[in-house]
Amino acid sequence: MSNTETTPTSGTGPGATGSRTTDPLATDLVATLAATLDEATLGRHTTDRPTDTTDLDVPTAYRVQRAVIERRVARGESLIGVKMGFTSRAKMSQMGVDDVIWGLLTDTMLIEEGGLLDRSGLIHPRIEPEIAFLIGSPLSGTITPAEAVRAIAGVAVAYEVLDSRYADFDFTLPDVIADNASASGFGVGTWHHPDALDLGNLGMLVEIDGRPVATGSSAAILGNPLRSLIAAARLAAEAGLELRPGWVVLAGAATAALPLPKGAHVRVSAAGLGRAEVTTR
Ligand code: OOG
Ligand code: MG
Repeated sequence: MSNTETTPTSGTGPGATGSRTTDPLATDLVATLAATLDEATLGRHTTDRPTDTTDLDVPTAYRVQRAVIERRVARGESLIGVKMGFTSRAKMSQMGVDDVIWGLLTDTMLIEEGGLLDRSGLIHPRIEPEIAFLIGSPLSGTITPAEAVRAIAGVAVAYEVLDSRYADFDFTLPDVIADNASASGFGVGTWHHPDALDLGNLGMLVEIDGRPVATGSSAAILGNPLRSLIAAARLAAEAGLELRPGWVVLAGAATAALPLPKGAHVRVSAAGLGRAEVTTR
């Protein structure tokens, strides 16, 4: 499918190959690692970290991530957006990494608002509160905050369900990039008009079964989630992609992620944006 194909570019970002000629050994490694990670997701089991046995670098890890998504697209899924990772200190220190990364979102990852999530389909899921953007016009490359704002069709409170394919969520940066930034699922509340509020400091809350379990602020996301959207546009250009109208951009978690238990009702809210809810079984 054309929207997952890239023109390789130089640099270190998601589309970078690291060299102009594609190394056949690396190509083989990319396909093998992608198959292993994809099969771990389908089989609901963990797998070894690639960096334990290979010297996987960041550009090659992004090629693995893309190959994982291409396998999913070949099964009928479609690309519907991107998720930013490690855009907050809370997440960087929880996971022990310190670089902003991205992962790709497909339609089967979207959890219906207020819907049910069958936890038995997952390995060891976690949930985290996020801000989501709905893209209204194409974005790619270096953009100003004003350009970012103009391209937004909506903003919403959201949650992300993470499910690392590595034991104990223990990984290095290339490992987690190859594993599509631990993406598993996400849900989005009601879209709001982007002009309606200043996104720079919205109080955010996670409740499980009515009990507050985490509080934070949208300021935790790079000082303002808008900066995460600007970073997403930059990464899109590096990957030879554009953020397309109708796509969702998850800006990254405002707090550390929480274990997602079975039989739980989770509500994530942000001041002025309402809430997003999911029940697990
Ligand atoms: C990696 C994904 C990080 C975020 O919002 O910072 C992420 C992980 O924590 O396993 O999604
Ligand atoms: Mg996240």
